[in-house]
Amino acid sequence: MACAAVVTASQDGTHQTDKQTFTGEMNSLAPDFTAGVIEGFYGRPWTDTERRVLFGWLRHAGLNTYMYAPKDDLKHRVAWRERYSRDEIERLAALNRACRRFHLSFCYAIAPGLDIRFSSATDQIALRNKLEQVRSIGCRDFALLFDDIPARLNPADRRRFGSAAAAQANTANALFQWMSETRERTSLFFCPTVYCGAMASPAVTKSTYLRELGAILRPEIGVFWTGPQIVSNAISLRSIREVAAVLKRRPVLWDNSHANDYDMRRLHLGPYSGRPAALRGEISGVLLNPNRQCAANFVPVHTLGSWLRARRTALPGAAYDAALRAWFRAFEAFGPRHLRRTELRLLCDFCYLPFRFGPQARQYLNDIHRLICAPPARWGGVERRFHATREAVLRMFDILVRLRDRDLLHALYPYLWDLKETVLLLEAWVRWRKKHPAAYARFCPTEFFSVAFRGGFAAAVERLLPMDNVGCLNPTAEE
Ligand code: GDL
Repeated sequence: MACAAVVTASQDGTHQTDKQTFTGEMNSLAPDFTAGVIEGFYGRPWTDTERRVLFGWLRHAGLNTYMYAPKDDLKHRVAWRERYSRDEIERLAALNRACRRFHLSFCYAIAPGLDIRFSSATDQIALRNKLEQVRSIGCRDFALLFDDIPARLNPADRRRFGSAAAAQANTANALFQWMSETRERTSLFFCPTVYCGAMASPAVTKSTYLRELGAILRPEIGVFWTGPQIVSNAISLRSIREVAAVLKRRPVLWDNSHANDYDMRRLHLGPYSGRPAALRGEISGVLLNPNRQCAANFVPVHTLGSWLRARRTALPGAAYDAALRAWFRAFEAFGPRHLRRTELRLLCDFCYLPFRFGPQARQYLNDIHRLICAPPARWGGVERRFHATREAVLRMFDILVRLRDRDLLHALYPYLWDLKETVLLLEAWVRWRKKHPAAYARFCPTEFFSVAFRGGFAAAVERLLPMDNVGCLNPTAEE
């Protein structure tokens, strides 16, 4: 048995540590295995206070790396050539020191791909100068990211390198060579432009880009891969072995399983899952690119730790239980009423994973479906369970808005609000349906206007092109 601890931020930014126990037998990570979190999403970067809380979670989940790659840090990507100001570099230095205190490696990533001229000596020097600035604060671990960029090379680069893969790989090799010259330990990760199976054309094994990368990139450089998709429901051993053979190395998983930057209505509080335990032997690391709301990432981090350290076949259910038990202590509320563990689980079941709801949310959806499909006379016990869930959601909402940890509340707030309004809307529909048991008249809930009528441009398009549950669009226009 090994111990983990929960670290929560108090209002003044200091940390409290409480001992908790992991379930199951544990392995420790191999020293050269990279495991942790990449702050690699679009949107507002985390604050340094949030990052420090996260470092505590990483440390106590037995993970070893934090990678700094916020897409919207101007100087990480759009203005990558610009050096950090004194204040900015001091903040990065403080983060590096904080990582060291938590026994984590602080890895700095740069993403020059939007406009770099690979054949320009000035740009190559700008890249080195920028990394040299970050090296000056003691950082030794770096990443060069070429995700989400235009695939085409400009004519000068094409003449010099022939292809995007060659241009990127040669740049990475030269950087690695330069970084190694000091004879200090150093590492370099690389994110390709083709970073998942779906992007590989015509297939992973036949992708010229990936094959070239595998052939040119120095073997010491770790290559990121997100699985068969950008957000992969499941990642098979076969798919990883296939890409490893092409890349000529075990990839580092950049796992978007808990990312939510692509859809503002989602939050992912479910356990790390969909990856067989044997996958650990086929990769050289895994970095989770999680929810934009830092405070919401406790369960993802804790369960990633469980997955990595469990000796036998990983059991996401047991890891989920352990994470919820550990997280529960952060939910102290002001006033006489306190959150119940079952209510925290209910919240996480509703905000679970990109391709799945948790058990209680699935049950509630089934109940709603039954109520919609059957006449009220046949509802029986389903209606009672439906009302019990509604009660639990409303109670949970009332307590959570009184949370002492306001950052945690604000991370959850939009989702809680959405859930509460949806539950109230459904309740109104049930009342209305009982009054109209015979025919399906139109239900116009004027008191729930804001929820019943989803706002915004995307919602307007959704009404024109409704999407089914596998993502196919079906226009509403009559034939
Ligand atoms: C991506 C981006 C990542 C983003 C994620 C989810 C990679 C390599 N890049 O494609 O920054 O957060 O999707 O939207 O995953």
